Amino acid sequence: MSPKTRARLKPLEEVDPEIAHAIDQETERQARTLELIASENFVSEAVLQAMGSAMTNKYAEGLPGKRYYGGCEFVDVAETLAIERAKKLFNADHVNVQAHSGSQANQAVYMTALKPGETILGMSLAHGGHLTHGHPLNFSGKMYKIVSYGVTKESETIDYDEVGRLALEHRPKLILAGASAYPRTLDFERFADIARKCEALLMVDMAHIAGLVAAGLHPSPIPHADFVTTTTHKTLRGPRGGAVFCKARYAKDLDKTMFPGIQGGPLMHVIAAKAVCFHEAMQPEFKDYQQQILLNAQAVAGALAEKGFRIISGGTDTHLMLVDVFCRKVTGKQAQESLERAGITVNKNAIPFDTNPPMVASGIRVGTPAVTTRGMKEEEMRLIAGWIAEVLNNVDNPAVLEKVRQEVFQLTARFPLYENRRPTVAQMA
Ligand code: DSN
Repeated sequence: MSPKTRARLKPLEEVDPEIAHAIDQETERQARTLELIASENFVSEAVLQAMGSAMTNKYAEGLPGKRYYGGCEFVDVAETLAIERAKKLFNADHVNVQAHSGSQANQAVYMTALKPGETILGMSLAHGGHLTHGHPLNFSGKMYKIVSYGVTKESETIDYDEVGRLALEHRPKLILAGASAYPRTLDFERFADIARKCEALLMVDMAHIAGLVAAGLHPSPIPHADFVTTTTHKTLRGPRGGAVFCKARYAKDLDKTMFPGIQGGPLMHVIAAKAVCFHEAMQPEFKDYQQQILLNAQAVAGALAEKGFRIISGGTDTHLMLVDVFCRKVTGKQAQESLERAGITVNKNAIPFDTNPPMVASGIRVGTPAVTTRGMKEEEMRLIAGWIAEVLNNVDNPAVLEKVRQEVFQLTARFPLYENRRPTVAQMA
């Protein structure tokens, strides 16, 4: 073997010790802390392996069997499997699995269905919507006319009457259902009915709830919507990436928008990992996992409510909840920072009708997909809720934060992650 070849085969820690160390530290951070960010999860070894594979080397512009490059026979196998599995999992007419992200999945739908300047009726960001649903600084807000609906003050659930009224008043080309911080079941039938009445297309962004939908634990948007976008991480527990489903009549246009419209070469290693994720989501244990996510979310929400925290809308039907921490005189920002010091990761989040600016926020968003992947159940959730309350009642008390951090460390040690991965920083020290 030539010295040059040998150099290329050296392990990461020899080639780039700084990056190797950062990866070890991140792996260690994930192992030692409680991950409660609702959009995060821990993929399987199989998904990690597919992502770290030689498929990253391959250009494959086009679709399986119709590529602009030679040598695509094996990446074609991966993409075909991803497509067939995704269609079967969600019972969809058509899917494009090339979207690099949820944002690009949404962009692909807008550019397929709308002309610049046309109107989208979507959920207000301040009430749980996503940046790509019309934030003024996002391409969606810059390119399209955005009209927003929200939740009612009383129930903090979607005001479907308002959606219907706004739809008839503004005659949007597209109605968008789906959110990043909405804890309740979405009524896709009702959205479809409203869309029909004002002759709009219906798009659903199911990124957060895709795992629940796959397991049949949240109603599926597929029968009701013209387009459905998703990410493949979050509850679906695959690699970071996106996918777009649509009715057969939009298939050609959607594929053309994805490439060459908005993307070049698809990430074939990620598409291979998406195929693995869809395969995993078809196994019976995936349904048990999603069921436990829900039980765990209800356990955390119930325990936090018992400890005096207001849960937005009074609870959760999904993997996440929004907790009003400002009712206990703590801002979302303070809550996020102090919980992080105690080894618990959440994100600050605006609550509906928030009086604090978004960077401060009155709430935190708490989700259970990642801790459920570790095997934690209701008993651990009650412990975690207790620690959250303890931290939030003592945000300025370093001794309490340190005590909780030690307890978190002991709990996480009982639920290990990625046991066969590279040696941890602690083991190497
Ligand atoms: N940023 C993601 C979330 O945290 O919900 C959505 O894309």
